[in-house]
Amino acid sequence: MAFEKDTIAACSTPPGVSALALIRISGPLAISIAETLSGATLTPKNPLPTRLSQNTKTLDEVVITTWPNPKSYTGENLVEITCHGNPLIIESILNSIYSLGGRPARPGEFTERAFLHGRIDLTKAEAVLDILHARSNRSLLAGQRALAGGLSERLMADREKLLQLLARIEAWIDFPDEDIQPEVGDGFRSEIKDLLKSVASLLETAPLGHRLRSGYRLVLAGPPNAGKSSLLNALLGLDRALVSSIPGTTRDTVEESILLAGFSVRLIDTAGLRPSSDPLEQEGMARTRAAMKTADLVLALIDSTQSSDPCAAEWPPLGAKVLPIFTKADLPPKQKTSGLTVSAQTGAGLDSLRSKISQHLTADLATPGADEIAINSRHEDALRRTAEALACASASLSNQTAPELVASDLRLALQSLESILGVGTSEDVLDRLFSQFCIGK
Ligand SMILES: Nc1nc2c(ncn2[C@@H]2O[C@H](COP(=O)(O)OP(=O)(O)OP(=O)(O)O)[C@@H](O)[C@H]2O)c(=O)[nH]1
Ligand SMILES: [Mg+2]
Repeated sequence: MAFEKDTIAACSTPPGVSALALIRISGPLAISIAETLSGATLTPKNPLPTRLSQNTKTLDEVVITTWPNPKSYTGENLVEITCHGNPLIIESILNSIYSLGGRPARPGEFTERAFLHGRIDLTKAEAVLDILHARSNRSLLAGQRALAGGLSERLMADREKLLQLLARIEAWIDFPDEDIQPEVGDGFRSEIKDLLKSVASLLETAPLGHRLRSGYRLVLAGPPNAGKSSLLNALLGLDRALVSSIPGTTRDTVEESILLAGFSVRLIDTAGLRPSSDPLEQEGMARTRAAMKTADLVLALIDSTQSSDPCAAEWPPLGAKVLPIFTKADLPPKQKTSGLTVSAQTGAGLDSLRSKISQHLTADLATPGADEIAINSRHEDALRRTAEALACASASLSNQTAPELVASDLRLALQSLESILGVGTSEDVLDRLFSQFCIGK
């Protein structure tokens, strides 16, 4: 395959000036290219301080580490060059590598090669991506557990059980009997039930996975002057959004993240909602409503110094994802307040608000265990197909259908389960996954 012939190279550290940068070369020419540029003989895993030059032009003083195949990150010969973090130096080293037979790596191509060479399965490749993008300690931990094999091991154990079951059904097919007898069917069915239970418990982790990867969208909405921007600033602990006594100060959504209960929470301040003929304000309010629709939770801000809430009609259509908050608790109220009251000015009620948000954030999540697994939407999709095929197999057994049909359902379940690990995964899916990586990873 082409991927085995090409030698790829890229800078694995972010663009810009830094103390050091790391350039990776992977493929059959990796070691010879690095030896040509350094004039040194490279020994495995032994970092070598040396000078790179080409055609008498010095490129940089560097340190080279060599990882021969198959026990490198990519499973191929891999060379890592640590050079000075100047973009001019990085570019000239990369150009020299390209002139000696390397080519620029595509995003995620090093990890893709690790997968194609069997160094990691697809769940671990995805875990690398999760680790790179984790925005909270909890999502980082989930990524690290997946990379250590948490999900793979669970799936491999289910796969093994499914394979054994399939083997026994196939052995049954070799008997002359047309149908599976009820007592044998019962045995098979109870094994399928156990498998379904295991798949269901993995599926339960989908909301957690979604929250860890996508964060939590918390929208602050309400009429102008309710104190939305003031509350955003108070929760952030910094003066992020413009605050004024003139109603209609915020025209566009203002977003910033905080950490709550180990999750990254995206706070979204919005334009106040009121009748208006100003096209700019109308556009701002359209954005507010769009943000409310996609929010995980909407804080409905009600100004306690006003006699009523002019936005009262906005909240019911949003259902259970609305949390009413009475603002300006430091001033005498002009309406009956209940539930959460806060003052952005004095900070009163902010702790209660934070803990209430945390409760909402974790309400629909399974209790975390020591081996917490958090599947992503690709896993979820495949597991649903696995569960469907298992349920069909179980129903076929109940109806004493021909064992060939049961076997075919089980094979389908196996296929879906294996696709999570990357067995038989289509090129489309792989392309989509690896294109989410950065270049050099
Ligand atoms: N006393 C007191 N005043 C507050 C409090 N929160 C906000 N205010 C005042 O209320 C006014 C409006 O505050 P903002 O935070 O700009 O209100 P907003 O909801 O973002 O308003 P728009 O952006 O116009 O929709 C400002 O004069 C704030 O100083 C509070 O907790 N206590
Ligand atoms: Mg505002």
